[in-house]
Amino acid sequence: MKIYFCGSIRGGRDDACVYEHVVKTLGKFGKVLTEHVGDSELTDTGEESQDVAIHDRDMEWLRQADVVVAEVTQPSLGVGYELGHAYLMRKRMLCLFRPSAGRTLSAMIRGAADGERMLVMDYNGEDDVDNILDNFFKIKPH
Ligand code: 6IA
Repeated sequence: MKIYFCGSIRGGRDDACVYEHVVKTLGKFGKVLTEHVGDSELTDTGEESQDVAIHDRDMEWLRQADVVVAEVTQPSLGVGYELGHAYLMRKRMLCLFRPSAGRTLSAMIRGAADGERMLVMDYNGEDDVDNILDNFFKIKPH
């Protein structure tokens, strides 16, 4: 099982510790192609000259992925872009959103959820995330 995890990088690293937890938990279910997103040492600054290589590598990983899991509380253009592509590639997708952060999720993400192939789940803490992930990986796609 190849898992593509999305989380904000240049959109802001406020939730880096949450991503780290999600990536660690995802490791129980398969190979996380984008482990670096959960690296709490990764900052939001970097060489723009590498951007084409980053984009092309990530798009290739996205094509290879069996499922896409995204933490969408911190708005990120890159995560939105990845989710749009994953949606059109008809990937199975799970978006995790934490309402206690005081934000409202984009209608283009919540509104795309169909309760089957694309899920948006609100969560409250790490235990909640773990239960949501357990259930997500238990359900076999049609
Ligand atoms: O717009 P954002 O940077 O917040 O987009 C974050 C999303 O795009 C993540 O889910 C990643 O999969 C992808 N992404 C963006 N930047 C990178 C990156 N390094 N490496 C891998 N994936 C990325 C950027 C350089 C870094 C040192 C700032």
